[in-house]
Amino acid sequence: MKLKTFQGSTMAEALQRVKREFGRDAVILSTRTISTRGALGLGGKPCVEITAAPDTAAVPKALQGTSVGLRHTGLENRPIRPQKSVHSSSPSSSSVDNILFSEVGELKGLVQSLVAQTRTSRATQLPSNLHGTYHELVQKAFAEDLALQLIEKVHESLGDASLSDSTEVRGTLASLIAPMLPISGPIQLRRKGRPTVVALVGPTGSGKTTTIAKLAAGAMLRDRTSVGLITIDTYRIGAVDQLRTYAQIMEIPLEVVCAPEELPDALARLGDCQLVLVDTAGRGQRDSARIEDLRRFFVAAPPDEIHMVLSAGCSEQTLSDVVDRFKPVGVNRVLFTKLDEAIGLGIILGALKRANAGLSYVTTGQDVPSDIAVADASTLAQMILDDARGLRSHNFTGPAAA
Ligand SMILES: Nc1nc2c(ncn2[C@@H]2O[C@H](COP(=O)(O)OP(=O)(O)O)[C@@H](O)[C@H]2O)c(=O)[nH]1
Ligand SMILES: [Mg+2]
Repeated sequence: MKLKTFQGSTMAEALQRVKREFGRDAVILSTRTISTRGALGLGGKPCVEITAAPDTAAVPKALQGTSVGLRHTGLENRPIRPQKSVHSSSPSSSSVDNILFSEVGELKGLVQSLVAQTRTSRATQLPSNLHGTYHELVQKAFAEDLALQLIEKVHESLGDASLSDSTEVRGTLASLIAPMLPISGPIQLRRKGRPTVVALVGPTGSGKTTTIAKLAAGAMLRDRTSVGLITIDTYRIGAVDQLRTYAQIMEIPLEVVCAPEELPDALARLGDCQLVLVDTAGRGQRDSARIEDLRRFFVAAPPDEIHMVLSAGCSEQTLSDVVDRFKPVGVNRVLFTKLDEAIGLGIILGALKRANAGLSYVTTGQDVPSDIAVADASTLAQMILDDARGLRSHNFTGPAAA
């Protein structure tokens, strides 16, 4: 093998030596900074060491195009990928791009694996009593970092003695999670003489129409609030019919609005209602044009509250995507549906943080009007730690009068 190492007090000096011995076609495999030993091991100076070969043919296959240096020696021995280097004719910009691209890719992979290693080593440093709880949180769809932070805080606050008491560990966890759940409270009837307008937005199938029926029925039956409905979901055949059926059963007025300029008139016709609930088209979260349409409706007649309806059955990635897409329409509340279908409810924490809005209601099943509850931080913290399916509807308090 014709690999050789060259040293110099600077990179330029080491490169000169490579060039002198191997010529212009030399291939650099790795560089690193080392410390030379002084007399009796004292007073060493930093020195640059380059490993090079005379040309690509001399580079063993196993070293070509790989991150060998990274794998064997860590960050300080970061390799330069095999390439015509030293002073060869200048490479084309696309090959430079490719090299940079793959270098960045390697670094990204390295950083990710370092983060994962750090996390794993933090996790293994946890007292063994808490390992099970940590894995339970990860299974309940908590982000791994968040799960670790929570477990470390439990350890801090309980000390080593009480860690075997699982009730105490759970109670402490719940008390740490509850303050991380921003809660907006129920719909506020804020206007006198004019309806309070509340719109629900979110992707198709997230549960908007069903939730509107639950909210309308709760407001009428519990609080004797007069309710009107508007739907601007005229994209799908059947969407209007679904809401019309609910409106007929509850004997409440329904307005169908096809264009933003029609919205103020529809609201005026419902002027006697205390609460108007607006159902919107189930735009796919990737459909920017339709989301822009939605924004135009709300510019024509701004609602008092816009609740983003998110299904707890979605993955963390989908929820992040949905939140980013719908935020620009002016969302100021989050409403989580399908808690009964979620694999883990830990994702709620991340979604609320990303949406930067409080949670209004949660829904826990398909039954209208029963399967809905005003969100409450400590109940929800318990639900997150429990199996949500065990906790169906509870405590629905309906829209509160201002
Ligand atoms: N399991 C479960 N299903 C729900 C819940 N809320 C709504 N659904 C169902 O989800 C489906 C889509 O609901 P829909 O209200 O039409 O969604 P939209 O497209 O956002 O209006 C329907 O089958 C609903 O019965 C819930 O909390 N739990
Ligand atoms: Mg719908």
